[in-house]
Amino acid sequence: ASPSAGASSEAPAGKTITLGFAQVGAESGWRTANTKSIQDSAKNAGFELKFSDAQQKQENQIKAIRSFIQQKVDVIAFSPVVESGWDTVLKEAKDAGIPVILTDRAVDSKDTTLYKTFIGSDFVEEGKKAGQWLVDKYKDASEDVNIVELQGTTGSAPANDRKAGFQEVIASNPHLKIIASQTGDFTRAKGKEVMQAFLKAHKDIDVLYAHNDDMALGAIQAIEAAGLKPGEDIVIISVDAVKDGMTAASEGKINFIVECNPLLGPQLMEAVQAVVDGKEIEPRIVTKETTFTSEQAKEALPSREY
Ligand code: GYE
Repeated sequence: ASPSAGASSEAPAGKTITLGFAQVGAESGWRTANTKSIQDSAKNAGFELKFSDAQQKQENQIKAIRSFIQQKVDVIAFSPVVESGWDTVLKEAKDAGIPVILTDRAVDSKDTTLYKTFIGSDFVEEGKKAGQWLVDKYKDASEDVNIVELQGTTGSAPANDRKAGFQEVIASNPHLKIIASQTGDFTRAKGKEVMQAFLKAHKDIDVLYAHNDDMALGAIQAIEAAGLKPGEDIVIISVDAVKDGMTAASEGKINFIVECNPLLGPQLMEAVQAVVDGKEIEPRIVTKETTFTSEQAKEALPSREY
């Protein structure tokens, strides 16, 4: 390198750090923002990023991780599409002496020495926030409130946890009833398709709880096509707070959004550097998040980064 190049963007010891990152896919607005954050911050940190997109399939992620091991990258980071089934490949990385960092989604491995840290949101907490808003809204209800749920990818940490947290909180009011619950795989297309089926099967839907904005946005299309008003005829709650979701909220089509921050890149690069430097790092790094009503979404929209 020329003397001027790399002054601020190369690893101090002279050797560039190579990071292998196995991404879930490109299923949602959240994921697009997350990928950009990781790519931008790897560049800013001066790391060489080997990036792979698993198209929402665990087998593809396992292949990518094995290829990172073969290429002897310095650190492997990934966002596990589902929670189970990682022990074997994580053990292979450990045996090869390559540290692993989990971002965004967790694994259910009992052996926590298989990874250095998990950086991401508390999805149970997100589900609880969604549930609490509903409990408050219907605190005086004297009749049943019929809820349909669009779950995220089956077996994924955010789908499992957002469901569990929500259920736990709404259990305090027996009028709050989940009458149908199905996966929409975190995508707009599936959200629309499943909502169409819900509307056909149930004439009396009061509330939609979608595990992400994209599924809510797909469902809004189905609701409008059925001649109903999203946000009025059917109350809608979702998670993420990406731009398109916040826009729908500011128009009153989504009533409440729980924020899930996708900008994990800077924290991830810090953790990578610390691991390479042999420093101790916290085993759990939780992202800070808030919530938005329609009114708050309108205010926050102009300054939204993603
Ligand atoms: O909420 C959803 C995405 O794992 C937190 O995955 C992430 C979720 C996010 O597809 O939109």
